[in-house]
Formats: sequence, structure tokens, C-alpha cells
Amino acid sequence: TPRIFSGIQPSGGLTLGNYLGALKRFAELQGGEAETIYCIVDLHAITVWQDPEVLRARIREAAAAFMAAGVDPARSVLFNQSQVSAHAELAWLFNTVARVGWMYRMTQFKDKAGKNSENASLGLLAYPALMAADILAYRATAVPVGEDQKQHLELTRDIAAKFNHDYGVEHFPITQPLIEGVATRVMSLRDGSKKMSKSDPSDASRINLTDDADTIAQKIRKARTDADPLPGSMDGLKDRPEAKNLVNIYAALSDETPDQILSRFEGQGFGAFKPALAEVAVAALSPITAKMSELMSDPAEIDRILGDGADRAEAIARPILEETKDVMGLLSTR
Ligand code: AQP
Repeated sequence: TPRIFSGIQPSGGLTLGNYLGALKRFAELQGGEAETIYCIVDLHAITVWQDPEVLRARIREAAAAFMAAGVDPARSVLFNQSQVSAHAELAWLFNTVARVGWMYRMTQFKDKAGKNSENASLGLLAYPALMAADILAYRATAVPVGEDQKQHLELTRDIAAKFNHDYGVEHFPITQPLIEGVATRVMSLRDGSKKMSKSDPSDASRINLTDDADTIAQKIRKARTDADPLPGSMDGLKDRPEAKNLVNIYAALSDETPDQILSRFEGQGFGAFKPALAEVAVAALSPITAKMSELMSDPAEIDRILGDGADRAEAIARPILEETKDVMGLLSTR
């Protein structure tokens, strides 16, 4: 049976990039033929240090963001990774399958570990094996993600293939990435060569899902751009990454194509484009922001929903973990 799995780290407040690259797609994929399973991956978040009180709040805030963006806990399984121990257990098994060299090649490890990689946590290096466990604990067949996660997904496929080969069984599926749409890589508002990121030190680089209308308008007004007028189609934006980014954001938020947007703004400058973009962004995001704050006013209800999701996730993952242990020659749990 087709099954979709994806996750988001509670390593900061969620951004417009997380919304367009992930959450919006998660909601759209519900009600199709595939079962949808969505996870707040807190075990990934702690691969870099998190303040415990802040982390607790961000896990609940992420759950609220999923639901506010349209993920319905009645139609999808929505849960928190550390509450389903099969993820950590399967990750250990995959640590014995994956090779150290595979991990050192990951660009996200290089970026996040920085120059002093000897001092990065072991968890940051092993991150992709845990991600493979997240996905394969459900035998997920497809994973909707932004462009930045493509390399990690290839590693999940490599782990599944090596496991199947080493043990001579067709045990895990070779999962497909779903990287679709014009906003699979939303860029920073301050630097068109960097992706918009929740952990970027500059708050002006991103739009947070908790930003109010004035803040959104102000960040868009101050977004880095060039002085040229807009061309009539995307071909004309090849060497203008900041302009291209803003047009793509507009298109993704209004469910139009970038060329449709440009046909309306051809010949106009950012003085006209930015206020229009701000209006579209506020219209799309303000209902989500409002819904998030409503949901966050009842943390006990969020915990109840996550607890229910964890029970349903566990019911799928536990038997797959037990089968995996059996394949490897480990004795099954009493
Ligand atoms: N800028 C982006 N454009 C499109 N999609 C994006 N995603 C992240 N940034 C963008 C997608 O959001 C999902 C969740 O990502 P994550 O929480 O696993 O962390 P990340 O990919 O490392 O994203 P961040 O926001 O930059 O977090 P930090 O700063 O903690 O590393 C994924 O599907 C991702 O592709």
C-alpha cells in the first residue's frame, strides 16, 4: 500500500520555506490513495543543542503549525518522534548498515558542523540514519520534502538497498522523493544564494509562521532585490536569484505559475511588486497564524492529539521493527 511519511524539526519557529516546501504539500496529499504519516522530529532537533524549555514549547508549536496548515489528525497520523521508540531502535540497526563515509559526504553535515567538525555531535553525523529509520519504520513509499533534503533521501534509499542486499530479502521499499512545485527551495530574503532557514541568525532573512501582518510586509519591503524592472517571463530572471525567489514565492502562495505572475508585472519594478506580494503573503498566512495561536492556547489538547498519534504510529512501526530484528538474527521481544 502506498504510504507517505515526512517530518519537520522543532529546531526553531517554522518558516515560509517549511510551509511552502513541506506543510502545504502535506495537507494537499491527504485524502489521496496513500496513507499520510507526519512527524515532529525532536530527536533530529537535539543533534544541535536545544534549550529544554524552548524545545518543549517548539514541539507543541510545530504540532499547531501542522494542524493550522491543514494537516488533520483524523485523516493523517500526526505525532512526535521521541514518543515512538521504534525510531531510535531502528536507527541503531541502520547505524550498523550505513557506512561512515556516506555520512561525511552529506552537505548538511558539512554546513551544520562547520569548520570544527570533530566537535560536532555524533548524532549530527548519524542524522541521516535516523531519518532512514523514520521513513522505513513505516515502509513509506514516498516522502514529500524540499530540495534541501534530496541528498538525505538518497541515503535512505542506499540504506534500504544495502539492508535488502546484505540480508538477501526484499524487506524495505526503495522510497521515492516527492519534490514538486515552484517553492521546493525558498531562499533567504537577505541572500538569494542561501535557503530560508529557521536557524538563520538573521530574523529578517525569513518569514515566520508566527509573524504578524506588519512584520511580514516590512520583511518583504526590506528584502534584498535589484533595481531592474521585471521581465515578462522566468527566462529573463536567470541571473537574478533574489527577484526569482520573490516571484516563486508569489506563485506558490497564489497557486499560479511564475510566468502568469510575470505577465501581470512585466515592466514594473519592486516598488509595485513588493506591496502586492506582501498582500498575497498576509492573505495566505494570517489565517494560519491565527489558527496556530488558537491551538497553542490549549497545550493539553495538543499533547492529547500527539499521544493519540503516537499510539497509531507505534501500531504500524513496532511490527516492522520486530520483523527487521528477526531478519538480522536478533531475538524478538518477549
Ligand atoms: N527554504 C526552504 N524551502 C523549501 N523547503 C524547505 N524546507 C526547509 N527549508 C526550506 C523543508 O521543510 C521540511 C522540514 O525541514 P527540517 O525541519 O527537517 O529542517 P531543514 O530542512 O534543515 O530546514 P530549516 O528550516 O533550515 O531548519 P534548520 O535551520 O533547523 O536546519 C523539509 O521537507 C525541508 O526540505
